[in-house]
Amino acid sequence: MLLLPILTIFALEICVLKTSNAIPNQSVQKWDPNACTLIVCGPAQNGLPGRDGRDGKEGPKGEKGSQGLQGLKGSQGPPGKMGPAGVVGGKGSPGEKGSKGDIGGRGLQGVPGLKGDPGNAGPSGPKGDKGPLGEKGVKGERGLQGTTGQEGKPGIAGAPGPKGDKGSVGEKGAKGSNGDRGLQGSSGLQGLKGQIGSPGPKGDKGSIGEKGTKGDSGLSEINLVKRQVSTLEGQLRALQSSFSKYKQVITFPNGRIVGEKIFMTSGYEGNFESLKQRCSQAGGQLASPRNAAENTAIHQIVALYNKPVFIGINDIQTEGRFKYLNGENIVYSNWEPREPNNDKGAEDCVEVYTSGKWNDKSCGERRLIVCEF
Ligand SMILES: [Ca+2]
Ligand SMILES: [Ca+2]
Repeated sequence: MLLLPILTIFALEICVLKTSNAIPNQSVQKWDPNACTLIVCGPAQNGLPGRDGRDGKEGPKGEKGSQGLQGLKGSQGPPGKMGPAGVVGGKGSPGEKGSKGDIGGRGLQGVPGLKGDPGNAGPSGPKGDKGPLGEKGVKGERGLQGTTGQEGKPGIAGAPGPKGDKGSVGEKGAKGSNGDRGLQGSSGLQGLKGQIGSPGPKGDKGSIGEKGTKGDSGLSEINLVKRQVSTLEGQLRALQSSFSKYKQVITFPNGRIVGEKIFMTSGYEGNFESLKQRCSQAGGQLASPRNAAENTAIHQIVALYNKPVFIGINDIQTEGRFKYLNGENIVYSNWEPREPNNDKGAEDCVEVYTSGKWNDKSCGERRLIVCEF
């Protein structure tokens, strides 16, 4: 509060000084940055100079002046010092997933990796086709003689042998006791004519008898032949029975009899030519069925051995025309469905399956032998 009166006095003094040295009636206005009141001086009068006023008493306090105009904006001060680093903020929430970027360029080729361990063996492949028949090998040297085998079982009883020679007459035995009287036999043959006796005494003349029938002069010889034929017939029947039994024996178990034919196997296996040759050497030929009964007999042998056989039928000469070994066209067949198919153009021989059906097959294959006799 004391500042305002001081300033006022100071301002009045300035006005006096100005008045003495400057132009009259001139108002002096001046802003004092430290003053808060505007002082206006009036023009000087033509009177005596006033005293300096120092002896004056302090005047009454003036009224509070009105607020001065806003001062000019000061210039920007220098930047302040950098404050201390703030506390590290918490981790923000993850942002939204960005869109997929473009495919980058191919990278440089990497260094080759180390060689891996060998993998496990794969499964076996399918069985390959049967290879062609190899060439016949050189005959081997004769081996060492083996040890004597065990005594075999007694063989099957043979067929009855031929009738032996008549034995010598035995000694006459003692006379037996008389037996019971037998039945009356049929009339015996007329005996031979006896020797002529000595003439008897002449008898009386008899009466003339009736004329007799004509005699049967050769009857005795015919009857003799008949008996001989009858005997031979009996022997023939016995022989036939014996022969039939003999055939059954020799065809057990590897053969079959159909009518006059006998089908037999020896168990040998070989290609068509080999089988054909063996049957021929044995006095027969490769089995050539001409009807269902004969095919059944062969089928039974096939089933017994559970091995297919080649039969004496082929189309080697003309493809598709099957013939017997003698060149005659076949009169019977028992083909499997869709056979013969001449597979790969190389099936000219005929095998009998274990089902009894036929299939054309390559002649080089090995099959069981069955001959017919
Ligand atoms: Ca063929
Ligand atoms: Ca075939």
